[in-house]
Amino acid sequence: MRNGKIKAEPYDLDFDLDSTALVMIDMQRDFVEPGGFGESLGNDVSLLRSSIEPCKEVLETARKAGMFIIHTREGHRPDLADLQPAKKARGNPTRKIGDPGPMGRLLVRGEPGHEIIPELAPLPGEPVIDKPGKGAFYETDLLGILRNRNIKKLIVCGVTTEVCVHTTVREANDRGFDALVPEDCTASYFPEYKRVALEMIKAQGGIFGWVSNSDNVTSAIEAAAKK
Ligand code: TIU
Repeated sequence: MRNGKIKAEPYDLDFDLDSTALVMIDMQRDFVEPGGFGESLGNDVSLLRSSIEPCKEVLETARKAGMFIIHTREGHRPDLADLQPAKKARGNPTRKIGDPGPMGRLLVRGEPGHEIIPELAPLPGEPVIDKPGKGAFYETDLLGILRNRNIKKLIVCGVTTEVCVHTTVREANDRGFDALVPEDCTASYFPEYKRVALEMIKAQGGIFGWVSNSDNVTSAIEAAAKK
């Protein structure tokens, strides 16, 4: 049967391991490590590290259960042809997207900073979606990939809560998916924004999703895998 319930807010979410995907959003060196894009915007990147271990637990549990796992990376072509001028200029940073930094060119595909952190590195067979925007559905093949696998529900982890995770959860909701965010598997440069972003998702009866935590998610996956 491989189904069950994830204890969540505003209410428990029924799920089936074979129609639920784990989506790891932008756990890249550019956001999580010093010297990358996140720091170039003036952020303290150490605030994101607390999400790594819970993400790893959910990722490893999902792998053992044979779930479909997708990773995303925010970034641009080396020629920057897909970089909107507005995005490049945004925030008036001293170092802009495409400029050189200690981990290579900021937010550019193929550079060391663009890679997913080693702790959460994708395995062969786990699709990696390269996205030019904040939402994982915008100008990517994510929707087609999910449809081809008959995926209906998403467990969405990653960074940052109120930017790429929120945008992706909203996009998923509008495309008919149920999305659940484990709260310790996401982080923000602004802890208050994380708190409020999660409140927004689960408000109004779950206006665009569910909020849970890594313990609830891993125990529900493990129980469903035994059925
Ligand atoms: N700046 C910030 O909080 N986030 C991003 O720019 N991208 C993602 O959230 N991945």
